[in-house]
Amino acid sequence: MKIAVVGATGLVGTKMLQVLEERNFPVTELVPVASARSVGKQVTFKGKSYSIVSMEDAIAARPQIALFSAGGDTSKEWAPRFAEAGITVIDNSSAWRMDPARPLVVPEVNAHVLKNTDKIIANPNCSTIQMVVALKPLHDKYKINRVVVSTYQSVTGTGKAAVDQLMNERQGKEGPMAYKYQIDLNALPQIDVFLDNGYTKEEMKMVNETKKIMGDDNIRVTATTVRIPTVGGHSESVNVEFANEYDLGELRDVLAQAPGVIVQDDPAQQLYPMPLWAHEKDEVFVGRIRRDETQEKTVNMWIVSDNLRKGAATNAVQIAEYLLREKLIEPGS
Ligand code: 2RA
Repeated sequence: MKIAVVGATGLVGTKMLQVLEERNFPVTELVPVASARSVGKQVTFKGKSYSIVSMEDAIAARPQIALFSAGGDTSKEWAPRFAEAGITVIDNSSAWRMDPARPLVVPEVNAHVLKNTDKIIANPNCSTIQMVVALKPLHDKYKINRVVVSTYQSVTGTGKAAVDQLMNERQGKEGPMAYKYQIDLNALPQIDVFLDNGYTKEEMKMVNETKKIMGDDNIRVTATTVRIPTVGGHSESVNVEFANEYDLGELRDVLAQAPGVIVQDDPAQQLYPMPLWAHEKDEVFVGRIRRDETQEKTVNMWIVSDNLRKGAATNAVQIAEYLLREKLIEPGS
């Protein structure tokens, strides 16, 4: 397949190239796209060098799939133009996620919603993806009423500028600020902008996207999202109230057997998920699984995943793999 990666030089774009290569996705030709100042620069993919091209040239190259990670404004403008040219766009921005006409997909949860007529497919927000991978099997078994989540998110979710800010601060160097405040030795209870209801956009993404992906508007979600000085992945403290009673051992087994989930939970050995271990892995790690002793039918968990991989690049590539496997897209067509 001919594949375009739009935003090929960013943190997520670079990871998309890495994941496509690692998973041996059948790429016959790569079409890397980036901003005007990067056009003509080279990227290496499977040992071969490719020149970065403009959006217009990428459309003219007629790839079958375009993986977009270039921000919401670029996606709003360009995804429809790629789609009109018959190219299937898998978009990592928030531009199309809540559009009722566009599927919002985490393959382990709702790949079944995909059709061969979908030309713009939305990749969900990173912190939402890792949570729903763990929640779906529990919802199927015990029916979730309410979720209370607090996140501890990696600076890689913001992009290169934030990683640079953290590293500069750590080395005592001056440099541009990606955040309003110092991030090293700090925690910022703000991810993205504040909305009129006092929540941040990131928090409302977790609320709204969870319902859409799980296909259930009755699941109530409330979120507090926090940026911390880590790079390996996002962590989440998640409190889940079910409609039905559960057995803790059985719940662990349900999670252990769920696709894409690894249970890492042995307090006696001080074993629990951490960004340090989730880094460069594709799975969602769940630990600290314990009863909420203040409320019936309620469990507490700690969920960690690499936000650039399962939270972005890997999920997008898994969608492409599903389209191909289910013949929703024809190779070379
Ligand atoms: C963040 N959710 O971590 C964003 C990235 N998509 O800031």
